[in-house]
Amino acid sequence: MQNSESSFEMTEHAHDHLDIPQRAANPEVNDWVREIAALTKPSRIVWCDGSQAEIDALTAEMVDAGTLIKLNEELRPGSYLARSDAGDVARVESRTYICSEKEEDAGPTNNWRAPAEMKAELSGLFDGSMRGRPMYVVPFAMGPLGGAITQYGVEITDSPYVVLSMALMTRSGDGALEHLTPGRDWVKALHSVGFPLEFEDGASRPDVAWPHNESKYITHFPETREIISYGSGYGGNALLGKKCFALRIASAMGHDEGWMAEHMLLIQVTSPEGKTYTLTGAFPSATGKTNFAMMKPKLDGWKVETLGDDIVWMRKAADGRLNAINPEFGFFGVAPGTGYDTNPVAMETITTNTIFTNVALTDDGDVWWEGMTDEAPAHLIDWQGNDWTPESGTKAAHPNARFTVRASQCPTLSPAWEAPDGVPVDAILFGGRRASNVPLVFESKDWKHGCFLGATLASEQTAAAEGPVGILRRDPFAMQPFAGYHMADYWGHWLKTGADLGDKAPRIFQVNWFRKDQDGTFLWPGFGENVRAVKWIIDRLENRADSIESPIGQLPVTSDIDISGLDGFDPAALDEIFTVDPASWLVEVGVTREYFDSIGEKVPATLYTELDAVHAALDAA
Ligand code: GTP
Ligand code: SPV
Ligand code: MN
Repeated sequence: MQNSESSFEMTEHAHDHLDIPQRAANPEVNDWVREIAALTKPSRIVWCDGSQAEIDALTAEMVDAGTLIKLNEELRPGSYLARSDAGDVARVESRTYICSEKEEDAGPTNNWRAPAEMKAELSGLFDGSMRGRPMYVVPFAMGPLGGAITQYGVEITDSPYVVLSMALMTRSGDGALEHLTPGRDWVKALHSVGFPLEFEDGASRPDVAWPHNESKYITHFPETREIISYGSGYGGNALLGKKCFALRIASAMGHDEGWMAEHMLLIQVTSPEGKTYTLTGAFPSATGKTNFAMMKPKLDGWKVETLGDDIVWMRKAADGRLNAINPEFGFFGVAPGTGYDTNPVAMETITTNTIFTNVALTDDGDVWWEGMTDEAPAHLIDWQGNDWTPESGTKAAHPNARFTVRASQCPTLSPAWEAPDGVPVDAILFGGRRASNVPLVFESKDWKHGCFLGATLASEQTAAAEGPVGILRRDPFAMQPFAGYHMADYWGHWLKTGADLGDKAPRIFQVNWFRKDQDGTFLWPGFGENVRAVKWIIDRLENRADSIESPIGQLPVTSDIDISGLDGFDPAALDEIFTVDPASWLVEVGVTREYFDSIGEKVPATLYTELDAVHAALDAA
């Protein structure tokens, strides 16, 4: 065994006169850093303070190493392009594990391994995994520093790309470290790309632009609040504050402690009357959360302000309402499909100080992706570094190419976004990518039925995770890949939360921007026009609009959907958008019953009761 003290000899920190083991006021943090250094054997240890100087230095190192390409300073100031390895472009759900003590607690939707067994295997992989590389220690907060709903963690990583991304996506560095006081709960988040540059026998190899390992493990230990991630440098696999902590570990914490961690956007909408409403929306990966969160409403007098685009934590406040925060500090958004036509606010957000991953490079040193402009440039370097022309027949940007940027750059950011206690939620939206069956917008009958809509959410698979695109998959509450415990218990937690909130609970709606006609064309223009669905939702909250009872929920009176000024939209299409076809819904009900059965005995009886009611109503229709 290597003496752990030796790992600290080459310590560096700009303004650090303390021994490394004392950098944190919490001795547990120091002990853990020491233990991981002893195991992973890095060349040196860097405590990250989160300063701009540190970000600048890391960025310069990455440019030298070829990990980042500096973009044209005139066109895209302070911005960089990273090209990942083609084998490391999305979350790897098949290699993601919930390692609860009991398999039963992970449930049928998660991969499970016994914690001791998984840790034994991982410690073999991490032994020497950082040889020849610096080990970075990144203290971070999820939520505003000192906030009532905020949680803290420390990520140890050997990836400077991860450090930089964490500095954009979380409140990282000294500010968070100050809150990691003795006795406070915190999450251990360990990450290695699994590509050591030196070996025990003295051999060495040069670094590559995007180091990773064929063998990947994204593992979570909900009881001990630990995350261990190996082999990937990409997004949700490596930025451990995001999906690993803020959803998988946090959902388990929320279940134990009576709060909620959700895969949701968070916005405030102000009506022409000047009244403001808070909405959250759970849509599966790459199904429109960022777009909806940054919507430029196409109806006069309406305003949408952004609070979050991916993750929401909610907790009952002193006044009995459900309050929400966005625990993140930035956006890791899908690039393809983002353009001035569809999401101008995102385009304005990413004009400076943005890291782009797996987009195409233009000849003048800017970025491009499918959907940014109608016409592709005549020549590009594609996401894999090859020459590309419109005749190439391949995508210039990877479909899961992303931008990473601080939320503070978003022109529509709500002043309330850092409210320490969060903002009270008026309505919750569930939305999938559904070519058929699901109407544009409708309301649940009550909270229980709303939970049924959440539990039965399904969506066509996108490029945000590995696997074929377009196949309909179950994605309950948009949390299929992110619930850190048994899915049925998670559903039970939702039902319990609603019962506890009583008449102060938010109202629940379902939306679908993706319904298609028989030719496969979208029936609804989407994006900024989605405010028309929001308007109906708010009319419902204000008791201004009636609804029509249908087997699947409360449908709008079609004439209550404001289509004024919607150029080129055939009003007849509204009928198709709101059609509930009993025959195809009966098929869906059958599939849902099989699905509930597959989740097992723990599925709350209430959800079967809701299913039976829908079934009976369809039979009667
Ligand atoms: P994650 O970051 O993976 O969780 O994704 P997200 O839910 O934030 O999805 P995002 O807003 O980035 O949208 C993903 C894709 O859906 C983009 O290509 C968008 O152009 C497309 N999209 C978003 N909103 C709409 C819409 O209203 N209509 C249509 N047709 N497409 C949309
Ligand atoms: C998602 O897949 O839902 C994302 C991207 O938001 S990632 O951070 O990679 O999970
Ligand atoms: Mn997401």
